[in-house]
Amino acid sequence: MTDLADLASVGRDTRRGGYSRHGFDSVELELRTWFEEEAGRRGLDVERDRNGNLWAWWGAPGPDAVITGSHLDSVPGGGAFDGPLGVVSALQAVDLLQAKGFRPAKPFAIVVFVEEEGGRFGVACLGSRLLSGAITPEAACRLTDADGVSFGEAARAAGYDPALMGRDPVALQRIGRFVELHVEQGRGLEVPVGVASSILAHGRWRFSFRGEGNHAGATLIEDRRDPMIPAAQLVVAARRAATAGARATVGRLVPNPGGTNVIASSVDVWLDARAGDDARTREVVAEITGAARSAAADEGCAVEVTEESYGDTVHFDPALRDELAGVLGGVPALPTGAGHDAGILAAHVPTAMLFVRNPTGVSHAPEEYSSPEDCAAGVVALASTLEHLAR
Ligand code: HGY
Ligand code: MN
Ligand code: MN
Repeated sequence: MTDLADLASVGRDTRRGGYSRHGFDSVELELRTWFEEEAGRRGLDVERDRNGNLWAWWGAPGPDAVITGSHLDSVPGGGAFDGPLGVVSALQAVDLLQAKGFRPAKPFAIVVFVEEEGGRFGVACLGSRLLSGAITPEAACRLTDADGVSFGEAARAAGYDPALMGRDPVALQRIGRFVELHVEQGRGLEVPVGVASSILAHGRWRFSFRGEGNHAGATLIEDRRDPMIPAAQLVVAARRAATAGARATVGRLVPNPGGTNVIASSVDVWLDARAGDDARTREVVAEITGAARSAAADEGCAVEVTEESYGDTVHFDPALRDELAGVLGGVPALPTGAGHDAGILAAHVPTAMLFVRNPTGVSHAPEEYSSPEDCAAGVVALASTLEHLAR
């Protein structure tokens, strides 16, 4: 029987802990092969779309399809559940449905989206953004990883043609309903399974501070133009600006060249900001940007601000949400601060999410957890949902 434990040894990050699995790296490619084999064992036909996503069809592809799935990539040093739980649960749900002799009356597929976390190329939900046209193929293919490899080059090495990437109306229009099962990522769920109501507006901004590289001992404090100073003030400004439910995080800060006895010549800082709506998110980012600009000026540094990605608040289809909550016996609906491919697709097709309880309340870290019992409840809930939608 397929289980999340089957993936336990794939992509372990021995340095950071947890898992590091990124779009089109050797680990993610191994997981894709695993998925294709698992799909084949169930008689599902795997289709590779032109944007790097995998679709395992139970029966012929077609319109008004019922689609479920998630992603196999992780953040750097991430948990075992974020992404793979949705894929493994989909395979297990098909097992339950096949065992009881169910045959979907509608086209039915399990999808695996590429680079959901943006852990390698910086923009989250890259596969679903490309599919839906939320990012152009040119912009996506220009994104580079920490080694300077572009998404286009990585895609080509994995057997995809970057020239064919981009909005895929055929793949998009055949989705009738999309349901993504996911580990809950906060402490919002007190029963094994719930449904999603909304996702916070959120985005990523890069602040590039430029100063003057110099010697840590020989350079007088009053002579310095140290870009680490405004970078540090940005970090504190982010915490101060994130009030009343807004969130602002600096999880990545890269000094160049990065030596203990070297005043950096430049520092790149990535801000992740989220809030209940567009206006509040923009306000938080504007406050942080103002503080960063003023701190840069005080230190004689330049700063360039780039919005790398953005998505407005998502309200999942209320009718589908309530219908599924009812099918599952009146489970609760809850909002989330985490982004998902389901959130990208929600702008185009009726979309829902099932959440599985996470007693640690931790995600994007090795402590992320759902108990075997709750995962099993998630599979049963997903199978009921898919049976209801596909009959
Ligand atoms: O960053 C996010 O919210 C997501 O987990 N991709
Ligand atoms: Mn995630
Ligand atoms: Mn996820």
